[in-house]
Amino acid sequence: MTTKSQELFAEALKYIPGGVNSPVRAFRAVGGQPFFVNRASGAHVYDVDGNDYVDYVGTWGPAIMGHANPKIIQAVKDAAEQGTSFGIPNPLEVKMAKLICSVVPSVQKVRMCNSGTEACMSAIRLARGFTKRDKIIKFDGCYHGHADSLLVKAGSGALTFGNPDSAGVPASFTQHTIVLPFNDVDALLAAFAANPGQIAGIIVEPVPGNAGLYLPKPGYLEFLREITMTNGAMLIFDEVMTGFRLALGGAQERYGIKPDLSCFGKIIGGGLPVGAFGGRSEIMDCLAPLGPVYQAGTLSGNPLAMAAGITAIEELSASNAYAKLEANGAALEAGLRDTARFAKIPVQFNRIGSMFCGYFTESPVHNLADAMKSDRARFAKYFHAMLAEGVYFAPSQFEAGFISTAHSPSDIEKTIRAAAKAMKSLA
Ligand code: HOZ
Repeated sequence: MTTKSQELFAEALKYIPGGVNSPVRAFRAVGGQPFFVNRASGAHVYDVDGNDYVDYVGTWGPAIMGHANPKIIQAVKDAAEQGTSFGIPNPLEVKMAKLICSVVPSVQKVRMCNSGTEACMSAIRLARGFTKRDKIIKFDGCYHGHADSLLVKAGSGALTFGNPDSAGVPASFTQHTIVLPFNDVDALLAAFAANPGQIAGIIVEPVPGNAGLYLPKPGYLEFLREITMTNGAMLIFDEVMTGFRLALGGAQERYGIKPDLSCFGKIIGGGLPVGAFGGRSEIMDCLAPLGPVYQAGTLSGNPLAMAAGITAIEELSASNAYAKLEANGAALEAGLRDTARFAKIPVQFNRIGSMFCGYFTESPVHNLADAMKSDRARFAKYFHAMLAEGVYFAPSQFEAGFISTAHSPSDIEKTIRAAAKAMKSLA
């Protein structure tokens, strides 16, 4: 029998390349076809065939308080009644900017945009404009959106589909991008020594979450801060995933490091399409109309997105959200580790707060080369076994899982029961 999801996908394939509006949704890394969702609430998504899944994708990060959070929905409704877009300054932009500056340690001024891609692309331009240098350093497996100069050895969908260097990006556009392994101090020392006075900045996901999830080794982020400062280069934290998730002030609050510039997306829009970048005033003031670095957007500071984002951040700061996220993360980690151990399947489980990833490999995962050792065929089987039990993980080994405050003990128990069964089927 053909399901409604199958019918929709057949139709989608006729009109949308690959049937999806973002590649990693296509299930190609795990086989099969995507399901279509028409409703989501709390920690659950419901597909058009009436199936109910415990969701650990959380719209790829934004749903930190679960889907369809009533306060966010109300804020969006209230804002929509006043008009959906003005293209003229509106009070909500000011409120949002003030809020971000008050909770993110390094941000003195912030500019809103429409996605994480735009935020990272603009932060790079600003770093180059401010330092008057061209070269940037990124790390392999880190994904900073799909702007040309950053689509080099990228993670997420680009890595999932084996094209971390995209076609259509002229080599001359990426000649100033230096790609290094993450967690490797010597590689950075060598890069700065080989390019004296030429490196505008380092862009990094402080906790890389686009090749699965691995953590900075102790002292590594401090070293990034030090080497950039010594060399007059900008340190740019891409906190699109970690911002407002690892702490209200993001990874920079959690690790106590102040980058020069930070990029945000996902949670900052409360589920609406939005991004932002911010940092020290003297750097941010290089942006037009004050300075020579151009950056703009018709929908930037959109009132619906501002209303949703403000409510999300206010709710996170008013509640004990981070303690709950840690408790949920710890419970899930303990249970999933047990299922692997009982089934005698080698799994490296990396987690920080509400972000996690399990790799099917014997050796610890600290960088992309380690992540690539994971048995991806085994991941695909595991993914489908979990889906069959009503648990939705990202359909790629190279994505992080996200836990929300809406995941209940019974959601987590259900996940662990499903995992026990799935692991057995792999043994
Ligand atoms: N780049 C996103 C995850 N790292 C994927 C977004 C999507 O496909 O919706």
